Amino acid sequence: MSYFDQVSKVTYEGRESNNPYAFKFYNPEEKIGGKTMEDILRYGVAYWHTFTGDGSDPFGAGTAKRPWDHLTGMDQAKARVEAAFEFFEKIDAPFFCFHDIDIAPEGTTMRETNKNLDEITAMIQSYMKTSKTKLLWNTANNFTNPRFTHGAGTSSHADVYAIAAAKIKKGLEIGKELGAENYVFWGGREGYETLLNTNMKLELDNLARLYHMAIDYAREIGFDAQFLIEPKPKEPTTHQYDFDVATATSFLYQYGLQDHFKFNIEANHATLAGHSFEHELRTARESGMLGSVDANQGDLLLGWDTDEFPTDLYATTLAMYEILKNGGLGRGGLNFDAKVRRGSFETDDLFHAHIAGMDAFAVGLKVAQKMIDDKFFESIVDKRYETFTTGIGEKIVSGKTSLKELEAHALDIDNVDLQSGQLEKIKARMNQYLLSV
Ligand code: XLS
Ligand code: NI
Ligand code: NI
Repeated sequence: MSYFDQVSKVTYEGRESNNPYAFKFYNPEEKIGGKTMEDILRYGVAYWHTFTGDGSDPFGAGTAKRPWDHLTGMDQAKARVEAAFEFFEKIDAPFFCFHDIDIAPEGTTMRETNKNLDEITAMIQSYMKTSKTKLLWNTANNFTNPRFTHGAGTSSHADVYAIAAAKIKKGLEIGKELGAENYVFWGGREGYETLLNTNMKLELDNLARLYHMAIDYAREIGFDAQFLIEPKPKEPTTHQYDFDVATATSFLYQYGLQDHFKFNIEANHATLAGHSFEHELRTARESGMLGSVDANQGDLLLGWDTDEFPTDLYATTLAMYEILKNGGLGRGGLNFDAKVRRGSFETDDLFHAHIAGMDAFAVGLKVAQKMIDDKFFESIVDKRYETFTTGIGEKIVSGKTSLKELEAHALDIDNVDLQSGQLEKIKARMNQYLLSV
């Protein structure tokens, strides 16, 4: 049985190709800075958007036409697995990601849900034996079921907390079974609407307790995946606790969790927080906590997580610049946490969307590598801070001065020789780089 008959394997044909089912820039074998594109970019397909999502929004029912629509329950879940592995093969995806309820329907009890999960996990495992596609990460969906209305790890009800914990336990077991490289914690509904009904201290303490228990259990079962926190400032709650990388970093340090987590940074979450994508990547990189990326883009005219496939070459380039400077993503990857638009309801659109995203990051990678090789921007930075390499500047940086000495230095300054920040020159040069691949 084939689900995507119209497409055979998508391959690289180069920038002149007019074949809509071909990569124009993503050439998995091409080496960039000594490593193949495939090894650097580590693309992942998000199961929830591509196989489970139906295009519904708060104003209307699903629009997507999928070859598994006529099925329900476990039959539909199984068809989705078959379709997923056909899609991974055809789009040449090295990785995929999922939440528990993306792959198997929930039963009326947790026992029944777990039974469904076991059956589908076994099916996925057998497909993985002959597929090159590996599991980048999995996670527990602790936000869709109505019982998570007041949060999961930060719920006001202890039973809900227990259910969330049990789902994480199961998620860790499934991750181990399928050899996941990472395990993700996105804060779902971990946040609040008003402080007047919220015990913030208890909620945050409980969340940290849950993370500690997860670390302990992963160790106990020998699951060595990298744990990732995915910050997001708002949506669904008004105020999400893992607001951005800086906020979540301070949470991790406060609760002694900093050595056990890195970040999964989503482009659209960064912009919702009022940051650029590269700002979040840089903040994580500087503290050695850049783990993985949810590669998508938002619409800056809209105030929610639109999860569009990434096509903005400026953004992918600046992101790849940070990722290369980080020495790559290690066990992480670029997961397309992105969905086709509601109006793009054909299965073909799933291919076009992934091709667009994979090509956009391939361009970003090529341009970023050139920028790094040329050291054009690096020399601007070096020159800009050069007064910190000698004299009083060197003393400041090495911590060998004092307010007294700085005052003595300052009192004799009659003219400061400031230099231009060259913003326009930098932007023009950036455009030259973008047009050079
Ligand atoms: C939602 C998040 C979610 C996580 C995984 O905004 O991006 O999809 O990536 O739970
Ligand atoms: Ni995400
Ligand atoms: Ni998101």
